[in-house]
Amino acid sequence: MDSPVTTAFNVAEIRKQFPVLHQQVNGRNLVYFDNAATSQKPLSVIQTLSDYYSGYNANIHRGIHTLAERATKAYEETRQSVKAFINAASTEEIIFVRGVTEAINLVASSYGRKFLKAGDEIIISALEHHSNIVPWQLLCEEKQATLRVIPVLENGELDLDAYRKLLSGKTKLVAINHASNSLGTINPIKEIIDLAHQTGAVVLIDGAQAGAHLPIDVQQLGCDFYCLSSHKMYGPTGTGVLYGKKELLSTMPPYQGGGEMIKDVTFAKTTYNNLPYKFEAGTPNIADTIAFKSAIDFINETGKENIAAHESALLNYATKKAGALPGVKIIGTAQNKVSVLSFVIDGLHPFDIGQMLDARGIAVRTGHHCTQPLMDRFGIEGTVRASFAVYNTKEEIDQLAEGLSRIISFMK
Ligand code: C6P
Repeated sequence: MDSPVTTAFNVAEIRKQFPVLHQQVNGRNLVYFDNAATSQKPLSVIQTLSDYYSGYNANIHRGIHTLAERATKAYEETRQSVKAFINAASTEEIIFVRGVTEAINLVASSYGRKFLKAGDEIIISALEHHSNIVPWQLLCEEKQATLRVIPVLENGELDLDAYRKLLSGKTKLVAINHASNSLGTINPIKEIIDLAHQTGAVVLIDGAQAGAHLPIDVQQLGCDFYCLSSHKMYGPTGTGVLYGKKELLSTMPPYQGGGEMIKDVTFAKTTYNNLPYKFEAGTPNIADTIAFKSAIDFINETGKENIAAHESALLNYATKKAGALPGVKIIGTAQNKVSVLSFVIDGLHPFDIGQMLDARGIAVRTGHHCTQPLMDRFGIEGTVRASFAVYNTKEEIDQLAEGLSRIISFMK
């Protein structure tokens, strides 16, 4: 029997807040299942962007005029909001960046260049997005350090026994995602962090796929760095967060030089600004960062637990429906997953499936999802990935299942 999808909130009311959902694509009502790539934005976020540009567009932290003060206040309110959202100890630990990619590059460039040396080791996992692989490869190349990789088990979970064996006195940094974008696996990051700390390594958590779905408490986790992208959390593109422990950030050199990150500049010597501004050179993405707060408000008001419960019911329903179709193989069957359903179908290329679903108004992502080594691990070129958000419904999953069923019978 189909499992019921009951939720603590009214999905129809939630959907009204997302104008983009109410359109036809290729003659059908849009079904948006590409939320792991980027989520849609509620009216409150769109309104905040419009309010800023039409009401108080000004540069921040510079002018003393009224608009500049208003913009600065709104920008700093987002920092307060992020601090509370992830339970950081201080706003000095919240650095605004373009997103997770920039956050990881910042740590690799600043922390990595200063503290790593030849012979040191960095541990990542086979589940990582290219953003959490390539910056470490670049660093290892520069420093003659070694990259070690935690293997992934057949069900998409990390091999923690192998992780324990990889850890040693040489390990200087562990960089792992909170949840996998390709398979949905939620990693046991508390355990991973505690084990790394026992060997004296610092830990960076890539929270790209956790921000909108999982509770995050950086003090309870004890992680040294945590990265977020606003656009995967119902917020605008082009802004995100690097959380770092103050004692670490204080020892790190600036990532970029320019305005705002300085205290005093002469040709002989420059002194740097206090945290977090030391890491925020130049005019930042003001509008999008201000609107990021509206996205966090949306998540808080809806309730992260309610969102997680709704998405988990959708994932269970979709897993059963898709898994029952002939030739469908689900890739990633970990016990704990965020709402990502990745699959392949015998004899069909993921790209063709994606195109045929698009012709039915259903948006999924196909391909390697920027996790090529993970696809290699499973001996596949890519998957079809349907990822669910707070506004998705059981009826939309029925449409996906119906579409897949037609594609399978048509191609036979
Ligand atoms: N994953 C996806 O479709 P940016 O692009 O910087 O906001 O996030 C990069 C990133 C890092 N880590 C993980 C786990 C991610 O999922 C992503 C982005 C998108 O899966 C786009 S490739």
